[in-house]
Amino acid sequence: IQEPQLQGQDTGMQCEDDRTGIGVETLKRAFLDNLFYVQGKFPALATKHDYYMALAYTVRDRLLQRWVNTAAIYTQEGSRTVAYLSAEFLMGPHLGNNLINLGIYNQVQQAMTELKLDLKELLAKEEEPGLGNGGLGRLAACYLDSLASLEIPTLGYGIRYEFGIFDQLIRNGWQVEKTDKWLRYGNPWEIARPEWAVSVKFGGRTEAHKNAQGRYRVRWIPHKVVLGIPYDTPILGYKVNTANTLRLWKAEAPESFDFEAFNRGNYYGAVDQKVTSENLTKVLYPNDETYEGKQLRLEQQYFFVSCALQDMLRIMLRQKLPLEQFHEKFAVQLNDTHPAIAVAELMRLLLDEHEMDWEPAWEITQKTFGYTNHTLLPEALEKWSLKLFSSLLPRHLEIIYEINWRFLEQVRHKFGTDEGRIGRLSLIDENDGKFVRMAHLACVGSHKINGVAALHSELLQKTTLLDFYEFFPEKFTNITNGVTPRRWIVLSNPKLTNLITSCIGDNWIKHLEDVQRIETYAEDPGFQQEWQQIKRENKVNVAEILLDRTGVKVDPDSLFDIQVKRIHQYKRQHLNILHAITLYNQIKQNPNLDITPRTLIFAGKAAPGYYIAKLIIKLINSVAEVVNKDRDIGDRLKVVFLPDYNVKNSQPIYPAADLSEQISTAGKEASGTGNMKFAMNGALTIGTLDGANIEIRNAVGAENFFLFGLTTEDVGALRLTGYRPREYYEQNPQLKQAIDQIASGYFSHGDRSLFKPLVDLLLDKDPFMLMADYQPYIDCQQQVSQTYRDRDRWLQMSILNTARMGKFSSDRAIREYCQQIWKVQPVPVQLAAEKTGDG
Ligand code: Z2T
Repeated sequence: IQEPQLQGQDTGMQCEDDRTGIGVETLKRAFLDNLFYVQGKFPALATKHDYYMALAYTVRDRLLQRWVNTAAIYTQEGSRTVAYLSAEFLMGPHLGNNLINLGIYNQVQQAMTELKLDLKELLAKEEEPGLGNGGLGRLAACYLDSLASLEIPTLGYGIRYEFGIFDQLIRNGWQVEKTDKWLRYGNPWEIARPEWAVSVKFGGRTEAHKNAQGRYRVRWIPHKVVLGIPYDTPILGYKVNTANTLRLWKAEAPESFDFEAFNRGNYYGAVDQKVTSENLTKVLYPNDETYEGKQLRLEQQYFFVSCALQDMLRIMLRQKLPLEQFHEKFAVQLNDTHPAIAVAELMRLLLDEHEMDWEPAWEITQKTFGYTNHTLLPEALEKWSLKLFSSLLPRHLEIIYEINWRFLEQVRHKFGTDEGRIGRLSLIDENDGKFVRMAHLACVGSHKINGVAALHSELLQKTTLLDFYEFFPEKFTNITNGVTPRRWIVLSNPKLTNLITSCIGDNWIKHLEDVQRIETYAEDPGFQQEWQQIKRENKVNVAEILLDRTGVKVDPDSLFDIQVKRIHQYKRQHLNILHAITLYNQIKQNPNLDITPRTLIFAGKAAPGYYIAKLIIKLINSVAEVVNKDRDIGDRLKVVFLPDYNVKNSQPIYPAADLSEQISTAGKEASGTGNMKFAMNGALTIGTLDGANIEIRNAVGAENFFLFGLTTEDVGALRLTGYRPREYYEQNPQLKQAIDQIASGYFSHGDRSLFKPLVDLLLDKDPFMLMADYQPYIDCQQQVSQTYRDRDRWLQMSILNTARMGKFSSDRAIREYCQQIWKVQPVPVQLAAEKTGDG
């Protein structure tokens, strides 16, 4: 590989290469060069966006050298590779992260300053690729960062949605969705690879034929074929040369014109096929944790999975590896069941297209896949009607029947004819119509099945996947989620990063366990003072953002109490709002009340079809309107809903939190990852014993965590004995007052019908047990307020939270995946310049 020579730590020497050098002078020269040759502008005409693009290309040049080298080494060594299959990758802006991982943030900042530009402003110009809904998609992004940082050969495979998660506007307190046109001004981080396009078949029928050896094989005669075009984005590790690939597929028509139709004079008909094919990857489904049995969604899933597996087979053939070694070359992870059709697709490719026999193909398939489950919510479990499935994927249904038949034979062998058990384990649900159960396909087709936090994995084994656990217990494992400290501390909270590094050096950025070393400063007055100062500056920053986006002025000295995440009943944003109303009433009752001033900050999107979630947003904004303009309340309470929560908007939030709200009904939140981002940045958590909260509390110490509420066992027991939410309401005057105000139109200009559906739900069914958890929550919040008044104690708790969060780095999670599931080793990448010793 020929590439420009890296001339070491420069300083503006003439010999630095314009495309790789990282000295300030070189960066400036390269930047102006890109402005001219890529954007076609000179400074006087350039917009902020032109400057952003010029900088993005300047950074991209510095990535490419590493990317090309990485690919060369992986090819040369035929390295064992992780393929992470996910329908969502919520990457967030690339520029800032690449500056951090390249280790050139400071040089670039200086270069921009010298050119009279503000790096912060340029960073803000990037349209983030919002190709995910929430936790699951963001987890995939954190994992790609850690995989690259740990030098693990990896391909991320997914869909290049033209429109990612919608942009959220708030109009009159309601959520309004706006199309996310992230590709509008071009995407400097991707490179199209049309030469590696693949064909994907849909529909039609199957038939038997005899092959050259005179043996019967199955042929699939599809109804339509769609082309998959890969678009590659480099994923650079932190201060390593490894640059892995995120490969996202775009659907195109095989021929952009139907010339027959064109010649018949049907111009519009001629472009029809192109339009229909391209619809496939148009838009991300915006539901998190509810499945919709839509054909287009199944088409998306099959499309990207087939593209990915065909791509892996192409890589093997190019490296002259026999297909019998597929599972040795690739460890394929299924990010939930969205890509679970991969089990049947790999079987089809091996059987039909490569003429392998069933037994070896099945052994390879099972050894290839791992399956991660991300939720226990029944409404999220994917099942496809046989009618839809067979019309779209007739061959796959045949294969699934065969897998099922063989699997149920084994079940009978182990457990005898226990028809109940067999019905529960079957890949086909025949209870009420017939459906393919994707989680069952994933379980049977994988060698490892994992949950995403200890409690979640335990509940999977005891409930949702109990029968599978009894059949193959050895497949089950837990890997608690983690988040990347590069984006979520270094990039988001530079001030805290500098303070920590000034005390213990910068090793912690790669080994977050080391951050424990700041514990010795937890009671040091000087350190506490700096800690508080940084938190305060981060809060001032968010106060400015809130003023700018919502017009609400908040007091940076108040307690910042923050809940940011998708809006969902199980996450209980409405419990948080009941607390807000309670505080409001307490102040109104006693206008001189000396309470700890609080700012309640909410942000998050509701699925467009999730009516109650949208009503919760309206309720938050309605309460905010009343509270914020009430003169009796003054600066003691503010409620703010920050619109359009996404990765970019979230980055300033975590560093500014005093209190992190993690208040899901016990047993419902698989893990949570926002909980980790907050605690790492020194927020204290108020939370239930749910998901990873339990492990966070164990790590930071029970005395540094505000715990309240029912346990998973309590929730189950209460359900069984008959839960009567109305009784809590009737017996608790504060709760009754709050609910009555919502119902009576106190927050809705007298409109009693607006929130009626929500009030009725809470009083009659209350599926997430807000009524039962209300008083314990209020009492716990009182504890929070008390503790906040003891500044030294709070600061000590805050420091200890950051110090003890080492476990929740995605680096730890990825090490566990590598050891327990993928059996894959690091492959360090050296640049040629380093190898020859002149770098
Ligand atoms: C999602 O974000 C999560 C689970 C899903 O189940 C779907 C989506 Cl889009 C199908 C979240 C969990 O709710 C959250 O607890 C967890 O931390 C996150 O996945 C990553 O595992």
